[in-house]
Amino acid sequence: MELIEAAQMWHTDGFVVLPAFIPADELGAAVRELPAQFPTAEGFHDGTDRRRNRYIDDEFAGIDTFPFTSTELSLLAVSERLLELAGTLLGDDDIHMYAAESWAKYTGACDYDQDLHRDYLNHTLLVPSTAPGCRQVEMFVYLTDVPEELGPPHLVSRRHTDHLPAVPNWFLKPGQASESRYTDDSGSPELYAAEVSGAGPAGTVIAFEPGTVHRGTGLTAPRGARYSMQVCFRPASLQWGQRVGWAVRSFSPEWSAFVGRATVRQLQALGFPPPGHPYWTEETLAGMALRYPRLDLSAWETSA
Ligand SMILES: O=C(O)CCC(=O)C(=O)O
Repeated sequence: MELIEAAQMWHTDGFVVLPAFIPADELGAAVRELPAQFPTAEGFHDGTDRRRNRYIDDEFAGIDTFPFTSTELSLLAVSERLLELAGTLLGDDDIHMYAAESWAKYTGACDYDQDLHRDYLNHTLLVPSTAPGCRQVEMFVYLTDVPEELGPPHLVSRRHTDHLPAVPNWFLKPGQASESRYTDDSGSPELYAAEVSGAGPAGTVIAFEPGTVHRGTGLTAPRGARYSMQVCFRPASLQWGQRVGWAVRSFSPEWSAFVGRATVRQLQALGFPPPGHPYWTEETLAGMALRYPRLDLSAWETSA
């Protein structure tokens, strides 16, 4: 699918599924490093991986946040392909990655089947907007195949949700009750009937908006494991779209390893000023050379 066509679908439906968007050769290096990041399916199910207990009884316990143990995974989060997709969907060249998480799920570890919801309550200080320049995009990136039995997210087109007010935000499956003003406990049969599966092969990317109604689903495949990433982008100037700040994670070996191999464009997506920016002076370049000995500063040097 052409990126322009993807953007049209994203605008119309609030999401677009791009099967195998990242080709196997671009995914390979990160996939080979997955065992350093997470237990393999065998290690988890055979109980031979000592890290396995972390994943039991908490669906979110399998999330690692950027920068990752695997430098290849960190580089993949801001790969050219994902930056280009984000830029096209958001209609902006100056893109900021405001969150990135990698997530391992294992059949039987816990219940991953979620109620339909939107993500915006912890992705923006405000409410979602479709005004040009005011959108944010989240992406699920499959590192391995995610067929229906391995719990792909299900999503509901904006065509079925445009009439919904900003609150409530969670639409409980039938049979549950809640007093929270954020929660709709009517059972929402029309929303559940309209959901579509995001199942796809490794490399599939699902781009969606924080205002898109969706949910995680359960893993049923015997001895199954699902490995994915969730990366989130916004126009650099859109200050209200937030999830984490990178500086608090920047005094870590994982961050330094990432910076040492990242391109100028990748670092710009994390907040580095572009070449030619007044920040780049002889003084700051000398300091940066000390802080990041493996970073090639030439692009910024020529601009200072
Ligand atoms: O990982 C997934 O498939 C979806 C998870 C999700 O929608 C969420 O946690 O908000």
